[in-house]
Amino acid sequence: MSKPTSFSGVQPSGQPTLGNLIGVFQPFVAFQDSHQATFCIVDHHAITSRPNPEDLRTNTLGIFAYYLAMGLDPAKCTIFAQSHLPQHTELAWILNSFTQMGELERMTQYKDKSQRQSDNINVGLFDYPVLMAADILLHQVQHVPVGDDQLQHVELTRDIATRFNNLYGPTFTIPKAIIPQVGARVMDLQEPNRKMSKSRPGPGTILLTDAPASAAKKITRAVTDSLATIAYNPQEQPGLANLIDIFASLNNQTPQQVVQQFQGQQYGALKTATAEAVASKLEKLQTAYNSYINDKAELQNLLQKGAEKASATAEKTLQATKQKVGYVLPSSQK
Ligand code: AQP
Repeated sequence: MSKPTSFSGVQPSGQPTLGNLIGVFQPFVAFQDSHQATFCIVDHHAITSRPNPEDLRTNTLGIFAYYLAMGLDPAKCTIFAQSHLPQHTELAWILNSFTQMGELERMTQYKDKSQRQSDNINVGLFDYPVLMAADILLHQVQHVPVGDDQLQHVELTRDIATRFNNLYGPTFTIPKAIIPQVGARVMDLQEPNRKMSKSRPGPGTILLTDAPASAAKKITRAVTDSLATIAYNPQEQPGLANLIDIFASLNNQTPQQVVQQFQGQQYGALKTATAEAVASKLEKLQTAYNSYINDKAELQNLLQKGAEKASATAEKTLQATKQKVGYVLPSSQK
């Protein structure tokens, strides 16, 4: 029986964080075995904040090197850069006409980012979820592994695909979001009510480039509470629940197992153990990352091969979509 298909992406919008590692990089490794998996570096998405061009180039190859360092193997899965396949933006344009303004206005990420970059609320920021829908639908996938902040965008993708299929007949596979059971939203260590985010790093953010000792320090300084009881209660003890999630995810345990392990102990014991787990993970990851990042020519070569691998399905979906909408196709593509 053939494996199910999956697609997911990470924006090269800064240095990836421990949130990216736990929410997606780690789960991706399992997906390359259980799925016909496609992973993307979504560089078009990253330009909505108008990054410095050199930073965008560096971060794009950086995300790719992290994929490899985590254990993704281009022989087992497909990895490419979004801008290498023009079909993504072409399909996004078509899907724009099947998406309502009101739907995009309701997107939490748009509302949040509009506040954060109030001097630059550009159309790309508004239209981001339609491009994300195109990214997913182009590859005809069943599953989309994401952190839970992306659930709303995948839901919109399903709505757009269903609307199109109802109008023109079956065209797109309806995808389903898959979020990790533990660590679907790693929170900032100093502000445990907000997501740890690479575009808004601060003292409570662990970057994957942090020296292991300094990352460990950030964990031991994490904000918790004064209840002094080890329990998994994300509403009332968000800082503690975040540490439990981080420890659980890095040790392949459930939060309940972690609570049991540290029952009756002080928060310091959990912090020390979590700090050690994070430092050890970063140390290994950084060694692997350094072995990939310096060979830029090889990274670019692998990205090009990945785009070639991904292009057949992308082109087939795009042509089928254009045909259904009524475009006159060039005779070579009929
Ligand atoms: N803190 C997190 N916990 C769990 N999963 C996370 N993800 C991001 N942060 C966490 C998941 O990682 C995937 C790629 O994320 P992204 O590149 O789209 O977003 P980001 O890392 O959060 O980057 P930005 O640029 O900083 O975006 P905002 O400003 O929205 O936070 C996604 O599947 C995401 O869920």
